Amino acid sequence: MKAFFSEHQSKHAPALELQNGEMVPHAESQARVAAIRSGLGPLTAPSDFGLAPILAVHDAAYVDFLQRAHGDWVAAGRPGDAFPYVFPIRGRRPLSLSRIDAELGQYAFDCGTPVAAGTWETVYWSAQSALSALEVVMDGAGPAFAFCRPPGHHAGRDYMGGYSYLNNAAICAQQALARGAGRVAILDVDYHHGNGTQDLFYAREEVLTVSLHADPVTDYPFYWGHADETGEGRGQGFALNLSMPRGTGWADYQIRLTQAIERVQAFAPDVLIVPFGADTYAGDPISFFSIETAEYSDMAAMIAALGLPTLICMEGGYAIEALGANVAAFLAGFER
Ligand code: SP5
Ligand code: ZN
Repeated sequence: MKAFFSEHQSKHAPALELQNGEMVPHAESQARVAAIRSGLGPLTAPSDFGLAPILAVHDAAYVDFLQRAHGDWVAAGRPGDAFPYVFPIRGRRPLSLSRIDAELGQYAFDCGTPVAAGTWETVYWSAQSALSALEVVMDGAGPAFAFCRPPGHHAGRDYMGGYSYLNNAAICAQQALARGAGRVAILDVDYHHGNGTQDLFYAREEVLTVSLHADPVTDYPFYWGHADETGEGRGQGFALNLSMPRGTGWADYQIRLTQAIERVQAFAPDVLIVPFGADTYAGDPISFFSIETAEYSDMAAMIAALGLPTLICMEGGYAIEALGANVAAFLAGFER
């Protein structure tokens, strides 16, 4: 399967994140690049679609902030990555503040998503990789893999979080509509709920968002992904959240996946986008499902059986030693 990746996507190297009260080495490390690459054949460099498809989904002031945040941080005399530490809780009035700390808190929802020196270039080219892969899919040339890194599914219109800055899958869904698709389905199989994607299309009936994830009662991102979130307005009924308890293995996951696939099938989309996280893997260091490497092929084969033009976007997956094999197994499921 054709896989898109730009060398610029290696630049983002966040040093630390806050986990369980400690600053620890960042899970979304540069080492993921070589690990994922080891599971892939030759990579194709993306075309440059520019900022327009990004701005069709993300807020312009937020995109501007992403481009200058690290520079502003350095100009403020700060060391390391631009890191938020104060947040305007819901209900605070919008203020036009320019201090870097105020801006970081305004645009971030966690302390795991710092802006590092190479972050903008990396997220820009990650989105271009996704758009390039979408083009293959829309041209009817079969499924394609967007080797996105960092991930994107936690990023919303004007916020970053969960190691995500630009929402690659959402940018592609919007681009698919712009290119003539009538309906787009997003089937998110990362361990964590795809909150950014859901938020972006919550009131829209032309984009169905389905997410399979760990129960947000126990797991990040906590505030989204509950079963009673089903969409709003014209989008009512076009968001589906299927959560599972910690410890879930393939036998039980498969039941939820079948439900998800039935919903996608009933929606009859023109294009399917699959945000894929290998953090459902048994050995993932920050997640708690127990899917094994070979089972990723079965998972993918079930999705492939829908017979839809399908774009796969890389999301999470932090077990470096198994990441290449897990990605390879998933992609192989589309080819068997
Ligand atoms: C794209 C993606 O997978 N983002 C995930 C972001 C998760 N960040 C918070 C993880 C909290 C994990 N806490 C459990 C640590 C066990 N040692
Ligand atoms: Zn995840």
